[in-house]
Amino acid sequence: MATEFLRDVPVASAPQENLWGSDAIAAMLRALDIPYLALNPGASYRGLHDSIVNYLGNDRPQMLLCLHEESAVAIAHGYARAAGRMMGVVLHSNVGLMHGTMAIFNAWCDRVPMLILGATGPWDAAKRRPWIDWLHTASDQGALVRDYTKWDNQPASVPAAYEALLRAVQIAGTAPRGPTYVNLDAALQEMKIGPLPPLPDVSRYQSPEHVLPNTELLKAAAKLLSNAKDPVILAGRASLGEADWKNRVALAEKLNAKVLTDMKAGAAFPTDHPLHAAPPATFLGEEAKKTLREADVVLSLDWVDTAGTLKQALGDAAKAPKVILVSPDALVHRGWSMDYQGLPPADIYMLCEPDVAVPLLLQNVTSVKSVVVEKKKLEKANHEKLSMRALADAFNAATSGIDVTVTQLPLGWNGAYRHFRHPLDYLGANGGGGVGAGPGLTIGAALALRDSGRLVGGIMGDGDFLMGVTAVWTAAHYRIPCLMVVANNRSFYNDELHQERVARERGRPVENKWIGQRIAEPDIDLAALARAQGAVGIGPVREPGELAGAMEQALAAVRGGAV
Ligand SMILES: Cc1ncc(C[n+]2csc(CCOP(=O)(O)OP(=O)(O)O)c2C)c(N)n1
Ligand SMILES: [Mg+2]
Repeated sequence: MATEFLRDVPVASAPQENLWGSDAIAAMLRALDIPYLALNPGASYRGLHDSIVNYLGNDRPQMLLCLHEESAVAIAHGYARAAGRMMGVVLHSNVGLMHGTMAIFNAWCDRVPMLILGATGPWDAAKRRPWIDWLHTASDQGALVRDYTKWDNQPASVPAAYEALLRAVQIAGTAPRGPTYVNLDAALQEMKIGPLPPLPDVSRYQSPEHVLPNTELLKAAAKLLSNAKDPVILAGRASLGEADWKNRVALAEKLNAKVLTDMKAGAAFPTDHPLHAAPPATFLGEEAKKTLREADVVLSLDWVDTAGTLKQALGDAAKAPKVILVSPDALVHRGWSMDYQGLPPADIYMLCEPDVAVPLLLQNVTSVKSVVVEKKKLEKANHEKLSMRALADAFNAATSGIDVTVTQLPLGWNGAYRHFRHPLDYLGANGGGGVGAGPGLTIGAALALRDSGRLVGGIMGDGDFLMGVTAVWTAAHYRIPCLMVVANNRSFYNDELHQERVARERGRPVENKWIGQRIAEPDIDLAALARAQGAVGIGPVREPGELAGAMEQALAAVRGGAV
């Protein structure tokens, strides 16, 4: 398979003096440096569609056709996580937006920047075509996503659209980051406007610089940490910067602080570092709980659910550690979604991004003692059954010595199975717990890292894969090499476990837990679903002995440019 990234190239269209509303909007998208627009088409934005193809030549931004809006958004989500910058999505009227909502929620909860364009109307009812334009026009369409986007707007003119796009990108890129939605009236897009109205100077509307913590708070936090006997750092959401990563390590070493990381967030600290106290997890394991119980000071660095984490570890323990909370997250806490989690106690609260505070803390804390640096090793195991552990070991063996970005991991994964040593080694869970994101997240990250030399792959459940499976076509068409390993238990197994718990609690037969959960009879040929879309499909792999070969074959295919 060819490895060259594909751009569908339109035949040239002659330059015109008299332009259309959507041409101006397209020009603004280019000025804002939006690289791609993931989309599924729809008449509500046929004006914009034409402008991207025939006015901009389908370049900067380039369209990425997706077979479902949920994958379009998931791809943009994955892209932003790996690129550290946003791309765009276009969602058709109310219906395309409805298809995209779960993925928007995931991106919102993951605090990922994204420019979402939508369309409605014509807002002027006199201009509507019978039936369909009425069906696809909604009053206050942005209300569908307002509770899990940072801002939305429906501009009524080209100058207003310029400003809306500037503001949408600025707000999406301001910490805590998140999706914004600009809804473009079909009539505005299809309006004749004459020559292009001058574009604003984008450089004057950038997202603000990082906010620095208050000096007094910083000094107090540094003092508390310097005097701590058993400080613990909760390394949560972090930047992709290598310097930031090194600062986190240096701070932990200077304080001799134990560090915990989280499967819900991307890699934030080397998991093989001697100070990394317990494998990353979604819920705290025993080692992590013990670490927190022994802590006298906890430094929470934008950790997802500090309150719940402390509660898991300490319960109602009388002796609670002092908490230094470093997070800007409260700036987006609102009423509808409770993804903000419990209200954490804070003895010192810095409402800023952790990666701004960490180097300042590093300068201000006094060194306790140096640590003996002996890296943690993964345990070895023999496999008689095809288990998640066997899969992990085969994946690790096949990728040893290669820079790999793991875009996501399945629920049954144990954080002790693989080490992360770089910010791009692991990108976190899907944010909002919305199943079906796995393929899109993987493809979006692979798009961002296409030229990085890193191998990009996600390990996902069969349920997750099946819900988002048609994203594979987008990767195959545009030649975005990536690996998807499906941990196929032919079930929405996580929920079998729930039914098992309920049955036990109620004294009812546990053996019925599979009903309404198993994806079997007929078994789905997942590899054939990949092949049907132009990807390489390997499997099903049934025996542990077949794993290594399958993994090697898959990696060779991806390195050769395949999906
Ligand atoms: C959109 C959506 N639907 C349903 C759920 C509930 N749910 C949580 S995990 C899960 C099972 C996912 O199955 P799979 O990806 O195969 O993982 P497994 O549990 O089998 O390892 C389901 C259905 C959800 N979180 N999101
Ligand atoms: Mg499953």
